[in-house]
Amino acid sequence: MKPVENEPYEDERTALTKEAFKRAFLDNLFYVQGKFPALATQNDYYQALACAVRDRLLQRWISTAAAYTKQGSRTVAYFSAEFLMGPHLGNNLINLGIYAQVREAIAELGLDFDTLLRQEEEPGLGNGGLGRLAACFIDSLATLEIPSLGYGIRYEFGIFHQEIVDGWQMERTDKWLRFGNPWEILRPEWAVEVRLGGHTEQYRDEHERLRIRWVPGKVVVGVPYDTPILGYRNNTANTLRLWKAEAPESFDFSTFNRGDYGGAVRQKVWSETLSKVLYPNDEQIQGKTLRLEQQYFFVSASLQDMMRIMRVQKLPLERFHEKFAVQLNDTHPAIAVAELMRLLVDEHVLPWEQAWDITCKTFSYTNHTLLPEALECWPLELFKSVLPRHLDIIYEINARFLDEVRIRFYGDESRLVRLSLIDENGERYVRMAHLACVGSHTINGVAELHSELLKHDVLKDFYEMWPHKFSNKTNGVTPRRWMALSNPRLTNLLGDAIGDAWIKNLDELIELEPLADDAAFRQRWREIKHANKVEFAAFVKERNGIAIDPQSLFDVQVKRIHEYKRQHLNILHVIALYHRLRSDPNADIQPRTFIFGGKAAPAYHLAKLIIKLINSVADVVNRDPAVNDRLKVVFLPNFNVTNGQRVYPAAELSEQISTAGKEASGTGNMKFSMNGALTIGTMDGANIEIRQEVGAENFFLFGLTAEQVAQTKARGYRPLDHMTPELQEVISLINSGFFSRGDTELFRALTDGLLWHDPYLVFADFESYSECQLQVSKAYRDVDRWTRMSILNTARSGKFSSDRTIREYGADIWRAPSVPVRLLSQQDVKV
Ligand code: T68
Repeated sequence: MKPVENEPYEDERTALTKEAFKRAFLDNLFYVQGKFPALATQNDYYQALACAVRDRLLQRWISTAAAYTKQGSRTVAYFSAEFLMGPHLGNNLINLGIYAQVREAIAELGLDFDTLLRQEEEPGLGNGGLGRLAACFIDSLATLEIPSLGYGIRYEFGIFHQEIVDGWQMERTDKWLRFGNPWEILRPEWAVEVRLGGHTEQYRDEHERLRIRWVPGKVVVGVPYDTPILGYRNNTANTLRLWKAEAPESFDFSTFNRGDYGGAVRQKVWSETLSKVLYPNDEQIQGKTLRLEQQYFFVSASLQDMMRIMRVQKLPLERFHEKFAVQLNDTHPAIAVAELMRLLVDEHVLPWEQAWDITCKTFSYTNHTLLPEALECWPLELFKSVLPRHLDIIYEINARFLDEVRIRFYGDESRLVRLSLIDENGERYVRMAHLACVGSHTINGVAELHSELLKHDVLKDFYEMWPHKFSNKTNGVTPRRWMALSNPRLTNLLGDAIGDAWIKNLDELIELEPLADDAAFRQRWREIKHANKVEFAAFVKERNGIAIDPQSLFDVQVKRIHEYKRQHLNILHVIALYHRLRSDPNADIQPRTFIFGGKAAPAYHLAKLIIKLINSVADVVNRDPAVNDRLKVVFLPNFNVTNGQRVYPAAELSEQISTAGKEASGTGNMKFSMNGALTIGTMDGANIEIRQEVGAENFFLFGLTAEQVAQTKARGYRPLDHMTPELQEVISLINSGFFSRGDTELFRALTDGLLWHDPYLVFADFESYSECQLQVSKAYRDVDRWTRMSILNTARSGKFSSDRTIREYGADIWRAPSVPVRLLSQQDVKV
């Protein structure tokens, strides 16, 4: 085994050699798991393996901490309520550069490596794109050697586990910590107190100055759990610091609940509910007190932790914004603006103006949505009951801000109403997006179109106020997890063809371009896709009991279920194809397998009904002999990171069919394209940029543009105006009970919604979509043409690496230089 660069010594314990690794594995089985082979379960073996890998991470982690502490480096703090990490083991092996060796070592011990990998319960601490973006970003930050901390919540229960029972989604609690988590280290010595509720009162300090004191109603303790985040083949291991809520030892016990043991226990139980569960809603706010408490909890704990770091490094608080750049991942952590002000003004007695200057220089805000229902607003009374002091601070920020607006836009009263941090039209609300905009020095969207729409629509007034704050940062995804780890066959082929520099510099994939014209290479390309499809078909057989044909076109839509993402447009088209086959059993259609996957928010009834419809159509179509296996429909249960890693490499057609102007960016679209799938998509989010990169001739475009959508709506959209005979047949078939054992009412909420409202213009785009799908089938039949298009998609996907995105954030927003790490040996850091 060749030593990793910079490896200063070979040590029995943490060397990267196969022999040292086997020894460590057996040691861990014995001394950590307390098992010997006759009694060991697959999970014991997994834990032993994970611990052996972890020891090797720790050396890098310590070296990194030492380098950063010594240099007092400028640090990015990525604040996110969600980190959808996916399993760590495989990724860490890739980043350490020892995947193949460890697989061999495990095989030599007589164990099945893949079985062990499958033991890991993925930390599903996010809903979808936003949480996964945070995970890709911290991977790229480590790979680019930028000092950074991810701050979030260690939910005891992550996103629910989805089961499909009789076609319906059922939710099961995600007990991901059941067998312990070998990747985290508890740091009780850095626990902090977070206060909540109560009231504020005035008092005079020792200099007779009038000040405000917050008398909290409750206190919780935030305990940090740290996970090392490795860079790709360098010595950097940054930190993901997630907070668990615990009850304080003493609070309330004697003072408030004297002798009230039950009360004290209730207080403990309450404290721990704070980090108990992830809210499973994406793109929709839930105005629950607990959610606001969660947000404040992790933000306050994180800011206090950063102040502790400054103390350790002997930096004065006045330089907070020089030490840290804080990125707010949507408005979920936006309360940080008020909390930093509170910490600086109330606790550290800085003058308001200076504190505000520091605050505005610290924060940057990323918006992830254009949907009005996703913009966070907290009812004033609720807000006040949780954060009374922060409400006062927000009033003061608002008063000063509106003074500035008055001067800039003299006499424009309606502008003040629109810009205010408080919504006063009816019930009063705190507008978190406004707080984030006012307290940040930059504001960005996540794809070009989205950033434009922010400037001219959702955040128009802020753009007019501060145009210089706005910029675009098109999303990206990490090629380590989404190619190197998940698509080993493709990775091998790329290695043979162009080397493996692309893993760190994805633009190098462009070297593939000429090979699109090489028949032998195209043949190998097809063989790889085919092998991936065969593997995936076996997985579908195991999970769904459905046999799918690897010769058929694998057409995939995997993402959260939402009306704006239009899974119903897809299934209506499937029904139309089915209807064509039934009407003409000899119709010459391209055999296809339609694969769906995604979770619906548990209270989102229409989304759940869409899942039921997909499964109901699958039941009928898959069994109908008239179809003769030319169409298959599969709903893959529990779409998550692990299942994503299985599906992207096998996909041939990527469905990115949101109503134009609704999908901020999308990131799944990028994962498909880099793995050689072609896209059928609308002019929405990053689809536009993917099409620009891969070339219009290698992308299947359909549907209205965002502008046309807006015009259509402004003119008064009537879905029935877009009814075609085929669409009529499709709707009638559903309403006839054909897919619901004669129940003519089951899908009525869905069909009536489309016929009479259709807020996401499914009908308006249906014909264009069907026509485009014919073009797809035609292209697929021309095997060489399709393969060429597929190769060019991969070759031209370099832009969509999150490394590129992070470089842009680094240059334009954070200004945090990279700090290479020298690997230390244990002797270097002796006590
Ligand atoms: C997604 N947003 C965007 N939100 O929909 C997607 N929301 O276009 C984009 O690519 C991605 O962010 C990354 O920028 C989300 O995923 C949520 O999950 C969410 C969670 C809680 C509350 C609101």
